[in-house]
Amino acid sequence: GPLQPLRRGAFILLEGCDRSGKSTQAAKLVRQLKARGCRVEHMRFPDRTTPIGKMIDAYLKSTQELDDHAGNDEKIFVKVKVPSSFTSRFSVRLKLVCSASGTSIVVERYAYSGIAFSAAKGLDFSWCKSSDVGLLAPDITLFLDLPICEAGKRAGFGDERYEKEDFQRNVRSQFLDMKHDDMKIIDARKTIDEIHRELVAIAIETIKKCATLPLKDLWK
Ligand code: 2DT
Repeated sequence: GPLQPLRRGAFILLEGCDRSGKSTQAAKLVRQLKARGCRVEHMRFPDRTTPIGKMIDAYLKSTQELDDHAGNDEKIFVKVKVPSSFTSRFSVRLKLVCSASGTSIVVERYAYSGIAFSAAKGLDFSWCKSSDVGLLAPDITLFLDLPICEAGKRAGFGDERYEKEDFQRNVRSQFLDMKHDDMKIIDARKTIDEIHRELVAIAIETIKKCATLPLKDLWK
């Protein structure tokens, strides 16, 4: 018979401010997609288990060894966010997983977080964006949108460096400025199960739609 077109996996991104439910929803989504027979991997950015990730983790938790750099936050942050090989290596891995094996990936945070948090710190928006041009573009970005005053009430808010309400408000508006056709705003005030059902439906639709479409690059 005729050759089957190569089917690729979808790149499904969960974005949002802190405590918006990304990790909970990503885990449930991955489990549900697997239960339905989809091949799927779960990744997060930053991955706090890699060597660079450990440095980022220490930075985000403001632990002792980085307190020595007080006043030098900007520099550490730029290293966290940017061009180096870090984001691009991550993107290359995503590309390989999606295309080579037809596996879909559910990713927590990506370039939009990098840009939103960097821009909220006062770095130039275009500059923040420029370092991510050409990375693999998500097929769909699900922005879990929670009013910051609600996030502030959730367990653990305030534990990390960026978990301050004014800062998070700024981050949220940076995110919303990047809204585009492949970004869906999800009302994160709903119950865990309501949100889950919404995400499953969108993920399945995206996986079907993207199977035979080429991968895309960010902002090209
Ligand atoms: P979580 O591990 O709780 O998601 O927090 N961040 C993330 C940056 O500052 N730059 C980046 O490029 C990315 C991807 C957002 C991770 C924190 O790290 C911030 C919150």
